Amino acid sequence: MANSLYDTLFGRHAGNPAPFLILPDGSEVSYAAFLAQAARIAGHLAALGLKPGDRLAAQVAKSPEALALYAACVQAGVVFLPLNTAYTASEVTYFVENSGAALVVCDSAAIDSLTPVAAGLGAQLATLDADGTGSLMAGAAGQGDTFATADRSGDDLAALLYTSGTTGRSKGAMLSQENLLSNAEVLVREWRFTESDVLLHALPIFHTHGLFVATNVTLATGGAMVFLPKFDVDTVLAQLPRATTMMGVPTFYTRLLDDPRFDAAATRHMRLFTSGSAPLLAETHDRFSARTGHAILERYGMTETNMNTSNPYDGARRAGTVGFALPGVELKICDPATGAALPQGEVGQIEVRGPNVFQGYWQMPEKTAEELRADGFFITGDLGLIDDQGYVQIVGRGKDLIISGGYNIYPKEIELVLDDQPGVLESAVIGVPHPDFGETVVGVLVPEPGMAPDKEAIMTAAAAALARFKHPRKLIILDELPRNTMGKVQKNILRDRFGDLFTTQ
Ligand code: MCA
Ligand code: AMP
Repeated sequence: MANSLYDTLFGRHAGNPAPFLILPDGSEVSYAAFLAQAARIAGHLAALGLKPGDRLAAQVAKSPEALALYAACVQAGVVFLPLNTAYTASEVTYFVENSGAALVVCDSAAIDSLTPVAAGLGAQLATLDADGTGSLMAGAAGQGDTFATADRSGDDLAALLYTSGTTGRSKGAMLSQENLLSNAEVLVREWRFTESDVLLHALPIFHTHGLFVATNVTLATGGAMVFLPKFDVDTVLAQLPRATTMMGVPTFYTRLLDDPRFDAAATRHMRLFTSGSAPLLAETHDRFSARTGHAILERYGMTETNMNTSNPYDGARRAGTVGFALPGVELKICDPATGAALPQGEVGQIEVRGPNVFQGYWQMPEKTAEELRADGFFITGDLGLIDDQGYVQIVGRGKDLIISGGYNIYPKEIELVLDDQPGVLESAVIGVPHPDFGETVVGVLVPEPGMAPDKEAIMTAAAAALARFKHPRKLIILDELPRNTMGKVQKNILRDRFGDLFTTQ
């Protein structure tokens, strides 16, 4: 029997009394206690009838129990499908339906809205609240502290992570055991993680960054995490003395730099700060170095590929670059039209291949074929170049994507909602620079002839349909959208025109 993801990340810590999670109040969850809890949850999942390969959708607050649910899924061979806690019931409905999830685990506050959803789709429903209580844990309490780990191969799916798309329809990225394990192992080596490390964990655990990059690297070494429910400057400053490393999105670092308490003395004991999920401005990198003496290590990844590149641990961590392809990962810059590799220094589409690259989109073979080439290269949709020192620079995006505070937002999804509103003829959603979130969402509306769309009513409708982080922070009404001769909306013109809405004082 084998389950290398479970055995390597979790199983080998069985009975280990060393701390795995350090909570804000200073209390600790040992590896042994964490694994026993995961085994009880796995036992409960099996008792509910879940079998290896079944999908479990979880929309739950960050807690030790929520992380144990991830471990339980790996142990039981159940495919883990974590969902952003900000998603509305209608967004969750799509994920449950598309994935065919056998069990939905949600906060008890969502029980009324999700009961009909689960019932309609034939899924079971269980609750897990932020304080670690709920029907999931009540069921788990009756189970034993050990569980017969399900047999899984490296190609078997470990997780299904949904990423939005340019058509407005989210796609489930199928991540295998080997995808996750290979990436964790390479990052441990590249970033020199050891069991002495204590990682300050303030990221959400429903995305690759917080769930896999941070957590799996810690698990792979037997280190510990200061496990915070969310990013909050005061809490991070208070907890930093316990940590040796921290992973963040750029917004974490700009918020810390805005606080004068964050200085060289506060970070002297730290070994490593990493950044990713969104571009780190060179200016932020330089301010951080000047203030603390630490060079943030920037890396580049995607839900579909885990981590692709990293600045070096030893050697220059260059601002404005994402470093080199990780060992085992091939990266090339290609002509977007032909797919042919371009010479060094030229800007093109970034393509990657390696054990980190996902298995395709869940039940969407056509979408998979559009982005994953037959030879295994994945077309990232990011535009970049390799500079004369071999560092990869991301210079833009071929895909219509906004990244706000590290969350991806596909304009099409918002445009579909705006287009449906009374008095709106058409819309264009753009990302504009934002001092806190990096980018933020602006909706441009064209009224139907003689109509005056009600912006407030439109925002109310958007709130019912879309997670808060996707809401336009401003709606603008124009007589018409700029278009090129082919009739395509020229979003670059809109971005130029409205680009300083949030950055001018
Ligand atoms: C919260 N809000 C946001 C965002 N987060 N709006 C836009 N963009 C966001 N990212 C909403 C809140 O609901 C709130 O709404 C208002 O904005 C202000 O909230 P605030 O208190 O400032 O936000 P926060 O709770 O402090 O959260 C900001 C955050 C958080 C800490 C930056 O968004 C975060 O943890 N981001 C990390 C995302 C991440 O892990 N990405 C990794 C993706 P209201 O106005 O109603 O109060 S994985 C990935 O991309 C790849 C694989 C990779 O390379 O890692
Ligand atoms: P996601 O689909 O949430 O996994 O987001 C992946 C996208 O985030 C990538 O395709 C990039 O556009 C962006 N991204 C991740 N890391 C970086 C980075 N260090 N610099 C610039 N963009 C990044």
